[in-house]
Amino acid sequence: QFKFWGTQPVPKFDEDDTDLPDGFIQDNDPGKVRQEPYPILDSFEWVTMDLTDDAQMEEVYALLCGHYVEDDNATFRFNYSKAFLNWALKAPGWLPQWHVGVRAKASRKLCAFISGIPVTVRVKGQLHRCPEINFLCVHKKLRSKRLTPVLIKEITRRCNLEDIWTAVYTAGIVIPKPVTSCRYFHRSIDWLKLYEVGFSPLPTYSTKQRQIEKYNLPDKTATEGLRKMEKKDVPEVHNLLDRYLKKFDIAPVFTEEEVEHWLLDKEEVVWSYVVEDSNTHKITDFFSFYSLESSVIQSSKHSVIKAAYLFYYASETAFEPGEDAKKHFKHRLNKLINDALIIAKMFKFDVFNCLTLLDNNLFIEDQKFGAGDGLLHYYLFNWRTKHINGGIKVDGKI
Ligand code: YNC
Ligand code: MG
Repeated sequence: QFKFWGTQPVPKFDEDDTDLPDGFIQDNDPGKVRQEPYPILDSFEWVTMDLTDDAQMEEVYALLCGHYVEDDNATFRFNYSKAFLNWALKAPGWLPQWHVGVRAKASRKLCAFISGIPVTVRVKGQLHRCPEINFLCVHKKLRSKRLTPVLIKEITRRCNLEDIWTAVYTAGIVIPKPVTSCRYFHRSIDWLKLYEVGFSPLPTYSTKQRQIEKYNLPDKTATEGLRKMEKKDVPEVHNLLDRYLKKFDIAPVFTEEEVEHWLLDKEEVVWSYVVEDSNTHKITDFFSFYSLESSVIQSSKHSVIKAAYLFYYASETAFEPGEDAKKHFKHRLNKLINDALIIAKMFKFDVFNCLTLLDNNLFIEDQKFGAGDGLLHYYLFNWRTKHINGGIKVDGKI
């Protein structure tokens, strides 16, 4: 069990870390970093993908499109668009050498990929400027050959060369040892389509017509002052988000440049809306979601599911004297998320997804999200800290 992960600076499942202070798991010595790439299977070679070159971006896209994450029943597979990958892999400060590929020597075909982008994440009081590792993918024909440990060691080496010793990453699988875990929740927009592709079941107590009606949404948004986020909103949104994220034990910390990159509307990639107060012209709230389609692996009727994923949001509207602050916030958030659902419907999304993080537990039930099968586990490399409870439990599940 965990032949590879057992050798890495990550916490062990059975280890009692409750009395240990936060800190590195392993000592870091820049002088000991291996200078040459790790050896790899004979007929393969390392490449640094140049993602400013559209042809190479196309190769990464094609690898992920055919071989990236599927659900447990192999019915759906994430289909990240090229526009999405451009956004996600070229965040401010990105380094070409953290876009690591493996090619077959003979055919030049791209067979595996792993990436890192620089992020700042706060874990309790401690800031880490470190990579977020993502898009690890091995071609289906090369599975179970222990290529993954080599990819991970190689990207670790390339981070260590930058004097970086920690990393963050998420995965659907459990390896040693999640710092926190979330469950996926799904809110049907086009229930019938989701039913037809086998994503949503028809409950025995219900009928198709009743299900369709249950998920019906108004045609117009309800929040006064809601509009698309514009470039001029970046400083205010940055401030609002920064204040909001402070209440969580683990959260990213963004610069203004990063807020612009991650949140400013990008066609077919990310949607962001702000609420501007009509008197003060201050931004009081914002929300955002991104688009990630899934290929439907076997269905005669539909080939893709268009899914919107809730991204960041924040809300700071004033409440009346004597009004319960928590209730006020819950009510406001429900209104905002309902508007997000309405907008997602206008843009023809089939489903709206979120995780059990931030304050999502305040709207998951009221907005008719249903629990999915999938979990997302959050990991820190070479950093010990006590497990973080999301504090979010819906029906006793994480
Ligand atoms: C995974 N997702 O446990 P043990 S998420 C980490 N993350 O090692 P082989 C994983 N490790 O148990 P295969 C992993 N999946 O023996 C498997 N492993 O210790 C471990 N799927 O290697 C596994 N993308 O090559 C085992 O496995 C060892 O051929 C086995 O390939 C696995 O991006 C995979 O789900 C996932 O493409 C590449 O199945 C393949 O099965 C595949 O024999 C579909 O590997 C796509 C998919 C994963 C999405 C993601 C985050 C990755 C994080 C990696 C860890 C980063 C650490 C920090 C590095 C920087 C440090 C600094 C500074
Ligand atoms: Mg392998």
